Amino acid sequence: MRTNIVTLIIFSVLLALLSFVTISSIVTVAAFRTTSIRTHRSRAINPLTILSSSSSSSSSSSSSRPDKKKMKTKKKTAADTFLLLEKLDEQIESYEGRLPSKMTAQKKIDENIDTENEMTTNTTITNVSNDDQQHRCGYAGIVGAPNMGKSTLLNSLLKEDLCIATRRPQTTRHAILGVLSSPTKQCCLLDTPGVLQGDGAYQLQANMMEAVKGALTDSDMIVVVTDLFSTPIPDDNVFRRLSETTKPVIVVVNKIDLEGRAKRPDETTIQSKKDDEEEEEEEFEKTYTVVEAVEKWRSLLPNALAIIPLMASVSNNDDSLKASNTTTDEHPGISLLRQILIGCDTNDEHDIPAMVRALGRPIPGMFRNGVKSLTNDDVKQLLPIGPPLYDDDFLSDRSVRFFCSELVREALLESRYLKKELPYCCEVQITDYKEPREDNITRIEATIFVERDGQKAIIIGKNGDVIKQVGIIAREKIERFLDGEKVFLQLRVKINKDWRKREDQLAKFGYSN
Ligand SMILES: Nc1nc2c(ncn2[C@@H]2O[C@H](COP(=O)(O)OP(=O)(O)OP(=O)(O)O)[C@@H](O)[C@H]2O)c(=O)[nH]1
Ligand SMILES: [Mg+2]
Repeated sequence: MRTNIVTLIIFSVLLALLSFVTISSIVTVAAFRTTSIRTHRSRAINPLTILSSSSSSSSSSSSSRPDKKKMKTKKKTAADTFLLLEKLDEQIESYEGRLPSKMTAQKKIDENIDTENEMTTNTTITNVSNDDQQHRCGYAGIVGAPNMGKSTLLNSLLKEDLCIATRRPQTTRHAILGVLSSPTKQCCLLDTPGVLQGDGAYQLQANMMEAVKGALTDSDMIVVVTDLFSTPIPDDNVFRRLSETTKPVIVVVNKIDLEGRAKRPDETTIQSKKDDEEEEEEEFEKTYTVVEAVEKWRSLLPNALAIIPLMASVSNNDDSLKASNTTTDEHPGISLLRQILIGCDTNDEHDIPAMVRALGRPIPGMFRNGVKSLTNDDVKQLLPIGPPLYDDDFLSDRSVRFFCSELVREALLESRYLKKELPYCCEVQITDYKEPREDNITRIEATIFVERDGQKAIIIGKNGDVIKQVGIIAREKIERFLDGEKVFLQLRVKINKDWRKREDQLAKFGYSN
């Protein structure tokens, strides 16, 4: 009897121990799973940011408003986020495309992929060629020399004035994401700073070029933007990467409205230029017609899938420079490019060959040797299979604060009082952003950082005239950006000595290397 009782006790203790071990391991696995979902995907989809964004904007009046209304979708509740995390868990396992750099790096370690032979779209195509039905999602880097119209092109494709664009070269300083979505595809466009020769004179420019190189590495396909004059990519290494890449490349010959307006120099002018000893820069061989430009880029990048002549902006007249918000007056080249990037349907209106025909008479060299047009099949598999990384009405991962600071910088770049180098020594930070209260006014404080006393004096101007003008223009731009919200903008100018040369300051301003 005693033996029986002892056996029973030992048995019960063992049973209890076993259940404890099982339960705790389930809990541990579950906890680990949640953590890994959060850390592993935080950059790609960032559901936690979506959640915290929603709450922070309602709780703190002076906090940064994380996203423009259109930049994000409906507010997420905690339950939604949990469901989203679960859904993402399934999606990430089926994701065959490339992930943003940090995640790619992790994935490469995981899968022991050779760094040189990155997962190219071609590889993906061979793996999935049988499956046309699945959702596709990937990155398209927009690269080119400064001032070619890259940012204008991104805005036109998105039908939103997201990135700033001015007449001055080196307007864009960061890689900026703009998301294009359709029911079957999502294309994460990356606007990039204009490529410079080498790393430029300042550390700032070197960091800007890192942003370009990062976009080239991270993208699944590349859109090279040049202009009617075939302005070349100034950096040989970047050009070599473009000519050797196995990723799909599309070349955009922008500003074709200048055809006929720009005069071809006659022989005498060319000769006198050559004789001019003061002429330092070697003039590149310009093209003056669309046909010449297409031919030239076909010889430069023979493997490019298509060379598309287009106009990213309607006219070269300051305010109308900006991309039009209506589909009706966009150039057919823009519609074609959008369809290539995210097209899904092949009804008459969106059929790729029909859209190519809408561009006008075919130009020799627009397509690869021996190919007459682009087909629907050619563009189907440009992006890798994968779930959307963002909600379908998500526009950018940058905050409203960021875009407001960019608009102040745009006003500085456009100011007729600030000539030559001056706007380039400016960096703008939004130091306070207050949501509208009873008075319906959004209150924004921005600081313009310059490098020296003299620059500060010029930006302020006599009796504050210059800063006042810049402030008026910047405020109007921000009001337009905020869909007509009334804005009170206060500008300050501060000195941050040599900030363009100092890594710590560059990191503070978001130009991390
Ligand atoms: N004529 C004409 N001008 C254009 C066209 N597209 C853009 N532009 C103008 O070209 C200038 C440069 O445009 P951006 O979009 O800032 O050029 P970008 O390549 O982004 O320049 P960076 O950021 O400096 O590299 C602006 O004045 C635009 O309005 C076009 O189709 N035709
Ligand atoms: Mg730009």
